[in-house]
Amino acid sequence: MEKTFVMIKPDAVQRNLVGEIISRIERKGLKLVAGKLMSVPKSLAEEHYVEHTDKPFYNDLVSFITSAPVFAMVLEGEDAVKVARHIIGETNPSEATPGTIRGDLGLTVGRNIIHGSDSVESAEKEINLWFNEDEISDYESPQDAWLYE
Ligand code: DAT
Ligand code: MG
Repeated sequence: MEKTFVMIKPDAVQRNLVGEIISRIERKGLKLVAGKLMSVPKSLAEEHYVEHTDKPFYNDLVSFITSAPVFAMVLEGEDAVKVARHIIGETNPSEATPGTIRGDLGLTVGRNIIHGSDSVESAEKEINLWFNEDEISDYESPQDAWLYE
């Protein structure tokens, strides 16, 4: 089963949206297999956003993500990477479709609520970057039989 990395950003944690967001993920059927509230060391933030090093918003992005705790998660399910990106919505909340997390809960690109891995390869990289193997659970859920054929 595919895994993806999702992180609720400082703005959403401060706005008490953690429960709302996890609830949407649970209702969709993605399985929470790891999760932790944590302050992000600068080195981790820089590594996580390494592909954006040359962008004009890079410094602000690193400052933002290290400014207050985040809630980091690993989710599992069929096509988990694509499904998580769909329910998260477009990068800029002002353009994100209503019904998505960013479309319903955010307003601006610099405070866009949540991160989700953009490919299976980056998911693997990000899961290894943010979690130790022993923090990820492997378990059966009774609803699996009603989510999958
Ligand atoms: P996503 O988070 O949808 O994968 P991304 O990887 O292109 O988007 O960018 C990473 C984050 O950087 C994004 O969540 C918010 C910020 N960002 C992206 N484009 C931006 C811009 N034009 N101005 C300010 N921040 C931006
Ligand atoms: Mg991205």
